[in-house]
Amino acid sequence: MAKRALITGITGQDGSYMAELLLSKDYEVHGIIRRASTFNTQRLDHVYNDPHKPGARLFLHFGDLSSGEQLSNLIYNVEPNEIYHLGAQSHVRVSFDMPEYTGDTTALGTTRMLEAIRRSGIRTKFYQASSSEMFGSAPPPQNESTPFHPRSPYGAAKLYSYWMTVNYREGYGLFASNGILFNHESPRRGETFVTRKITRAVAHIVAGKQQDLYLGNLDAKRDWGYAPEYVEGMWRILQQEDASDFVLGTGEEHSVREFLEEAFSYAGLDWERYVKTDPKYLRPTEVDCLIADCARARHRLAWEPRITFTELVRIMVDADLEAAGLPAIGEGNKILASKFHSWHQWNSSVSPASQLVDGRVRVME
Ligand code: NAP
Ligand code: F7E
Repeated sequence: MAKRALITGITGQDGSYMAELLLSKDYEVHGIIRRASTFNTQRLDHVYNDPHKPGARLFLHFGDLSSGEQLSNLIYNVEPNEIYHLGAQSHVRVSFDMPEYTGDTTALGTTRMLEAIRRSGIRTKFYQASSSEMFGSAPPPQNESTPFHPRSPYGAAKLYSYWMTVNYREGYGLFASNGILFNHESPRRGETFVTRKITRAVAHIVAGKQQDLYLGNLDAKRDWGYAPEYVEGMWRILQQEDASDFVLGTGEEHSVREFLEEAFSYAGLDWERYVKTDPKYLRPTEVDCLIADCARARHRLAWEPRITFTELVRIMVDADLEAAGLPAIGEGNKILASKFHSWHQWNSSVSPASQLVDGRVRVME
């Protein structure tokens, strides 16, 4: 019988790739989406079919991490074999402006999920989307044994969720695992995260629609990988015999400045002509340097990222050029064809026209 999975955060970058991956593995996939006055399912439209039609395997349900009751109902009714808890207020800068809200969704949302599982009595595997932000100021490279020192309300909320996941594993015997993931990006990355903000600006500058790009700290260093590979890692974490925690990252570090250089020069531009500083993008406390040591994932999960930093930048710039109605430069497309001819659609998934036609996502009542 086909496995059933439940995904929170299915409308996000990782959730949409996870839905594609699981559908390609013949899972029945259920996703929780928030009620909004307009549809917010662009990243999923291409894999969605009317649930009334035979063969439909993706089902969407309204729910919110701020309320436990619907989460309980869903877990009880869907009886998933695997739960990927990817929903969160995931923006670090925003978490300084909305610390209480971030705590409610990113921290307590996890407790609501874990409690719903425990009370339902359903045997399921639970994946918690933990983050390298939990390491904060801990010196790199960071692995599963590195002591945590979060530097943002988001990092602190994720750390709470991390420990609740461990606690429910140890206290109640739940199969509950943390993936401690370093930054992972793609053409589907939200537009206000720094990588996508840069690649989108490159495309808009080439298209003549934008002149300046305002950024904050250019010295921060991150370990940036390609999101679809990380989603595959999450799946592998839940296929283990025993629940456990894993770091996933590339082991390479690059500064925001290097990302700028790489993205602008790929499009034949000099970034220094366009980039300006706006202090509003600075954070009260910054995470200076994150570099993954993912030896454990390499050995235990046989997980190894294939897309390099330069390739990631090219993939994203190509996608944003196309999204802006321009031809891609082409290197990014070639890289994906040669290295990642796999289950996911590399593009931002939906052409602008297809967002408007029928076949829009409909939600199960
Ligand atoms: P994302 O694109 O920001 O997606 C977040 C998802 O959570 C969206 O589907 C969002 O729904 C949903 N969500 C937010 N608040 C919610 C609420 N109150 N109730 C229900 N759903 C809610 O994030 P991502 O990059 O895919 O990341 C996935 C997960 O991994 C997140 O938990 C993130 O914190 C964590 N993580 C990400 C990275 C990374 O580099 N991407 C690294 C480590 C950990 P809407 O579409 O309605 O907003
Ligand atoms: O910032 C600097 C900023 O917002 C990266 C989330 O997915 O990864 C992500 O969190 C760096 C920071 O990602 C701008 O100060 C400069 O040093 O793209 P970001 P993040 O904060 O690392 C972790 C692993 C997660 O778990 C999170 O969910 O870039 N930076 N100028 C800027 N950042 C933004 N957003 N905007 C700027 O204008």
